[in-house]
Amino acid sequence: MVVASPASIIGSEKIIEDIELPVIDVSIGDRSELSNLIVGACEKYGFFKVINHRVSNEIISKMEQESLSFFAKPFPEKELAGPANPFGYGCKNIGFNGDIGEVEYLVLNSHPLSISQRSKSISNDPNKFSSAVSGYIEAVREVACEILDLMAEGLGVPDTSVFSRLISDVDSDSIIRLNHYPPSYSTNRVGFGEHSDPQILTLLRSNDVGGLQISLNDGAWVPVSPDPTGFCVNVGDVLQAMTNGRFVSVRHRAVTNSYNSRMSMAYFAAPPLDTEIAALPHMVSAARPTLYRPFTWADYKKAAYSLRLGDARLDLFRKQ
Ligand code: GA4
Repeated sequence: MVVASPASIIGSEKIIEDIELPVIDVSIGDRSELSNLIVGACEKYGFFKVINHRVSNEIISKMEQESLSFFAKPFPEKELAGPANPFGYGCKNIGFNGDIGEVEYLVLNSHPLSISQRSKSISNDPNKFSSAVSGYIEAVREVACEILDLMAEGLGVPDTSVFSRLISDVDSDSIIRLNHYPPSYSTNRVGFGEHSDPQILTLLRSNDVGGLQISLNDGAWVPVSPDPTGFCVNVGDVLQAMTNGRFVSVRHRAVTNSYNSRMSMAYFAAPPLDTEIAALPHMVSAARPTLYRPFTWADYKKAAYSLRLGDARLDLFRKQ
């Protein structure tokens, strides 16, 4: 799958253009083949693309239209939906500790009630906005649950809904983030700096403009080619902890494209706040002792927001 890689160096960084990242067709009937492909991708990269999923074009384009209309508004109007603390509209500032990027965004809690309350400051037609967002979240959550079940099956975990149950819980702390990266007219400016996602799993859909890059273990960056019909799937920190380090929470970033604006919609699937996160018993053995001490999702979020975007926050929970 990985082909020879003439690497180009940009600044001091190695960019590897021609690694073929895993693309997984989730419509194939053979569940065990599918689950093995997913587990392999999560162990190697913590990343894969999903094609032939069951989220309809209609659901995606309604969501995309709402995002486009919001970002097309004049800045003072968008500001009415801010600041992002942590939900709402934000521009350039990311988190609370000085991280900055060439990006504007909208972060929303995934609960339908919370979306409908927020939508009043976001859209001139709040009902239309909230039904597009809630419809999108519902559809993407289903895909995420299916992928998580396949992961559990591929790992041989006896309780195959051990991951998906957390994100389908009514109190799940999942969020949605709409990102707009305006054209930069210069190459390789940081849109969203290097980081891993704190949650369980991320499903990201973008328009046809590239910019996403994932990091390999040796620090080299691999650009991800855009595919508006598919989803990029990232393993998050919580899944790394629950699999006792077998799955990698992939570090990634977004760079701006010189001439075209990029828009992405990311669904971050998270457990309820009081969920205790620990390695699954099946993932621990004498040869593979527990890497992290147990924590609640609320503890982990608190740690994440107290640190910088690129900090290796899972290290705080590493056993000595
Ligand atoms: C990264 C993943 C999601 O975009 C996000 C981000 C959040 C934010 O932008 O407010 C964080 C970042 C993300 C991780 C560390 C903290 C929190 C910014 C930041 C510096 C919405 C999330 O859940 O964590």
